[in-house]
Amino acid sequence: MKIIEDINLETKFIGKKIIYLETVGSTNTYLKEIGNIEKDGTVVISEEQTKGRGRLGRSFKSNSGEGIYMSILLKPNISLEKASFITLIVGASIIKTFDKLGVKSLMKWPNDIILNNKKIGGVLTELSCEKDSINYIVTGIGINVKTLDFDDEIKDKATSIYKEGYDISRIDIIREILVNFERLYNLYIENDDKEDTLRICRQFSAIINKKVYVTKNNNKELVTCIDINNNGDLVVKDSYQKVKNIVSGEVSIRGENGYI
Ligand code: BT5
Repeated sequence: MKIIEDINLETKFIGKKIIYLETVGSTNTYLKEIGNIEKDGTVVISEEQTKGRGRLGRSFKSNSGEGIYMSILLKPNISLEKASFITLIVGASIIKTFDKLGVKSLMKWPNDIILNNKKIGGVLTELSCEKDSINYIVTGIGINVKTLDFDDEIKDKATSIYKEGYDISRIDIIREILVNFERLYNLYIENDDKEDTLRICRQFSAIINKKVYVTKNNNKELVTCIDINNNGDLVVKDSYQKVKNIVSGEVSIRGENGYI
């Protein structure tokens, strides 16, 4: 393990301390275990994850040296219900980063990053709570950068920066994500200002105006996505033309004819 104090990131607190690992089970699990003693904004980055995790007990393939596997520790003074919006802030920071670096990625609400109709990364936000208050939040980012060969189970739906023909270094992506994240996060925490995040999520949405299957507790429903509302919920129209809001939590979204 190497601890990097201040790598001249242009941030005030995010990434002022970076814990760099060669290998770990999961950067989220690692950071959750030390969340109480580490300071707000601490970042863990690993070259490899042997038990990289996705949402709802799924796994995230994290081959050594091929991607960005990174978690950020946050200690905001916010209520529980406000925490899920942080996933959208992270997603918006990633999309904005890629846009600046010339990569046109999209967001598959609430936590997938898409490039050329395939998944290039994902976000996993987890909370440590006591009663109704938040001790701390760990938000994890996984991005495929150099992977050219994916395992059979994901090869039809996964891609990477290199595979799509871009040559961008991981450190450039990391720096830009952390800078973008700090700005959007501070706007939200300090002023409840969600405008920029929502604008990015809407403008770069992979699913607005598309039909998707929403699965929740084994119930699968085909709906048309209309918008993302000001709370960050997905607004959809069901087959009876009834408009409803989907809260991120325990839902999976799949495209009508494939992954998106
Ligand atoms: C996610 O979950 O996409 C969230 C991924 C978060 C990973 C980061 S890495 C740093 C931090 N530490 C962790 O342990 N996790 C976070 P979800 O939307 O549930 O997607 C999981 C699904 O994506 C899997 O079931 C596979 O189908 C697919 N998948 C797995 N690995 C992938 C990869 N490398 N690239 C693209 N798709 C993948």
